[in-house]
Amino acid sequence: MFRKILIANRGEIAVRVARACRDLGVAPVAVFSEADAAALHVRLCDEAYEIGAAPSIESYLRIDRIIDAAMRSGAEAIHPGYGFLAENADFARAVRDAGLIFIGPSPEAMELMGSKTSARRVAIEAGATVVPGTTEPLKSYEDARDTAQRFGYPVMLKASAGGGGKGMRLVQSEDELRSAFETAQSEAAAAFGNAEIYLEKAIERPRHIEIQIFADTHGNTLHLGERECSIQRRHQKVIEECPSPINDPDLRARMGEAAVKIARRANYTGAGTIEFLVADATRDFYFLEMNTRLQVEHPVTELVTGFDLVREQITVAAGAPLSFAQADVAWRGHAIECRVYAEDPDNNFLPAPGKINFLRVPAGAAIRDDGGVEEGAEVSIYYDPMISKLAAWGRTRAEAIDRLRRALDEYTVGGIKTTLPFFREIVRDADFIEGRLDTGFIERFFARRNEQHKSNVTDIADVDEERRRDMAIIAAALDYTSARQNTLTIAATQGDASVSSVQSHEESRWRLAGRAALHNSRS
Ligand code: MV4
Repeated sequence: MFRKILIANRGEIAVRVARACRDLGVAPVAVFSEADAAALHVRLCDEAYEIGAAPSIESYLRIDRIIDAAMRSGAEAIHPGYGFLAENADFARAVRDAGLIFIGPSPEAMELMGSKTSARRVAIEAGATVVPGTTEPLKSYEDARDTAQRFGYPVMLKASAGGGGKGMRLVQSEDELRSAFETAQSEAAAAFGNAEIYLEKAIERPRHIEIQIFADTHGNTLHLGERECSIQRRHQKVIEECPSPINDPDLRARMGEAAVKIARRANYTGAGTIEFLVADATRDFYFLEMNTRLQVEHPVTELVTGFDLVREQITVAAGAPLSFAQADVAWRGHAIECRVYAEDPDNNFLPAPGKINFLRVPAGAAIRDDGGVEEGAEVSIYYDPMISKLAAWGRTRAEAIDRLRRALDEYTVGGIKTTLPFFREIVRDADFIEGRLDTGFIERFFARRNEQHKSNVTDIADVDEERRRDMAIIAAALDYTSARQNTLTIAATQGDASVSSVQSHEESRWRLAGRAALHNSRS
């Protein structure tokens, strides 16, 4: 086993990896940017190396500085987490060339599955069904036109180097094709430095279901079942769960087998995810792409299977065989995860950086919070504003939702806006509770919400005097309570012992607020 592992990441995933290192008796080594000197991941490691300025291009993406820090620390291996350099084959190769072990697949497997067109060829060779479309880049607009005609509209144009929806275009008819082809090409060139575009037939309102696979260096490749990831916003997953509400053992076995065959064909080692689109009506599934990393949503698989995927990544990278066989994998109960972001759900999910001045993280039966911040931490503008992943497990999906609802209500983050209020609504939504999930869920959810909001709004002029007075009193009481809570929080964080003296002061403010509100409702 390794003695030291350098974690080439930040935030909750760096914390997650540091914890797995501790469980194994391995010393975790942190790297950090100027913005992260006081970050939780730095505090939880034994050593930490500064690698540059706050922008990730000058720190967390600097291959040279990360490898230099690893050499100086005497680490034997590097865990890349997700994002940043996790799927960068040049990084995996540089780690290998430095005589270190990259905790992940080989650079060759990463390259093979990183290109969407070559991944599609691998999947076809493995006998899997891919979304109908091309396995070679489109040569010209004319090529695109003829190909689209052959498969039939609607079609999707996608960047070969893309993934996660970047550089993707839905095209309904030939009228739209030329401009879509040109913008997709230039977007791909700008985003990935590679203008290659290919074409797929569009699957309408698909579910997004992915299979977790794992392979060791002893020829064992197995799967850990599916995750349902259909609830997405602008190609960012919002809620993930295991199993899928449409799961049945037969579908899981067939998708799992297809995923294992693809991973074998790619000579894959370590943890990986095979994404499929599933047609809701027929449950036909189509290979979409492979992610050659540990994924954000891995905890739901861990909660339901009981395995520690990061621990397994480390032991497999150290040359050990997988600690379990396919026959040992069983799925018990149901887990659901929410990605809690420092974003304003009332303002188009605009990032909401700032200082977290109060933090109460929920706990209790079968609740898991993978957090990356502490009270007092600054959510920076430089990085992804995800602050934690809150997951709940239950024997049934309904029980998991009950616990998630309670945990979301308990979760308190002061000082910044978060997506918690948005999740509190989703876990009370009938479609969500019924498991009616497809990739159009969020859009329909917002449409329903706007309709409801409209019918809830009443013109104040239509309300009689007595009700107006009641409303004014309720508003004043709410205002008083929230003002008082803020005062108490500030007093508590400042170690102020004079909280009770605040109280009498507040009472008169309450009366003032009540009079003011009543006055306003009359005028
Ligand atoms: C598709 C598709 C329909 N047909 N491909 C979006 C993210 C990227 N990984 C692939 N995506 C899609 N590819 C074909 N041929 C629909 C989507 C898609 C989607 C997929 C999963 C979750 C949410 C989505 C939202 C819009 C579109």
